[in-house]
Amino acid sequence: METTLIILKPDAVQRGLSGRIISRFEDKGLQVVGMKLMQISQQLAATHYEAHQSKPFYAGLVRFMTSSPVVVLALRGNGAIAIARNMMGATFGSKANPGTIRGDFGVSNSFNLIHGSDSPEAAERELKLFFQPGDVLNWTRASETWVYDMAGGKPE
Ligand code: IDP
Ligand code: MG
Repeated sequence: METTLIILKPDAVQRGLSGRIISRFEDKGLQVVGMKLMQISQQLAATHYEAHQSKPFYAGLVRFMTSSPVVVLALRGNGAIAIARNMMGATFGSKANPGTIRGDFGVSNSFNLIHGSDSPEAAERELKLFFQPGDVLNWTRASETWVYDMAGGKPE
């Protein structure tokens, strides 16, 4: 099982889309194992996006991400990282396919609603940045045995 870090960005929260976006992940079968509303500090935004420091959009990105509260999620599932990225769609709202979160809910190329970890290494790093030990809960869903085929002893 993988766990991925998702951020519902300030535009998603301000536009009242948090519930609908979280519902898409729940509908898919990904399990919410961590969730909180928070305002990202300058320091945390800088650390989270340090790979983009030299990009022309960096200053605007940090301003945007710290401007208003975000909802941070830890989502778990088999292949959760790639599943969530596919559900998010392409980076730019103007290019993202219909059926994806960015494709269905936005048109902007910078206000693009959602962040998701792009690799297991990124997920491990980002989960540690946004959640304290103990904030991510290992809990058993009542629906688990109908979400995955467990006949072979592992989730299929
Ligand atoms: P991703 O979020 O799809 O992984 P990245 O290329 O990692 O996309 O970029 C991180 C974030 O930086 C994007 O989600 C978006 O908010 C912002 N961003 C990326 N490229 C641009 C751009 O060309 N203009 C404005 N903002 C951008
Ligand atoms: Mg990225």
